[in-house]
Amino acid sequence: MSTPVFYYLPPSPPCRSILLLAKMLGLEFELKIINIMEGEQLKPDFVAMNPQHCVPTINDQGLVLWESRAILSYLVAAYGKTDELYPSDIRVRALVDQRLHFDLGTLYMRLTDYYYPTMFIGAPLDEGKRAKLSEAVGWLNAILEGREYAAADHFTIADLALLVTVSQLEALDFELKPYKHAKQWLERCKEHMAPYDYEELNGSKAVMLADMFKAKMNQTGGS
Ligand SMILES: N[C@@H](CCC(=O)N[C@@H](CS)C(=O)NCC(=O)O)C(=O)O
Repeated sequence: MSTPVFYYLPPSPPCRSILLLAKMLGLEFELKIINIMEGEQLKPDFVAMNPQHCVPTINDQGLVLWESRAILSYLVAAYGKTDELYPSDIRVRALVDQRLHFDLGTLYMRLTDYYYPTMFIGAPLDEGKRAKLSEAVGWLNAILEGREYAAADHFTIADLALLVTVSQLEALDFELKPYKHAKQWLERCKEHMAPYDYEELNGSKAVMLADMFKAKMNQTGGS
């Protein structure tokens, strides 16, 4: 059986969650870097495979998949020795899916809405967008009240996706102190992931991306 091909860029947040999961599963990829900063995702071969031309993308023996959270679910189902990371109990799975959709459509989306226009095109920060982001972090904090992990009584792919988002916020100096449950959960998840090259695969890359944002802020005078 051939190994899945993984098209990615190391600092890209959705790529980081896949790399961490692969480490947890002991899964090898054939790694192919797509440098989106150089426009490599727009090359005809890549667009023919993924018309949305985004990373992460996997090709597992002809099954081409993008959207990182869909990739996470697939990889656990296909390569996990157990269903622990994506429980098959439908009530637990429903919560995992809800958290994944919340991350995709609300939390991570609001992070990118607020930070990315400054990071990539030097646009001024928008306080309205910051308020929307704070609101979403508040919702996460409420979800995590009284829980050790986001969706189950143990670590799942919901924690993995949210961990990438929240650690990115922390690296961007978003003040997490007021969100006590989220902050405690973040430290718990970092500890859980430490044996899986967390620093190398996620922590250091979150800082790398945050440094791009900070450099842009310095260039534009922090407006
Ligand atoms: N929701 C997608 C987001 C994918 C995405 O936006 N990827 C960015 C890099 S972080 C990308 O490939 N951008 C280049 C492009 O869209 O052309 C996921 O979670 O996989």
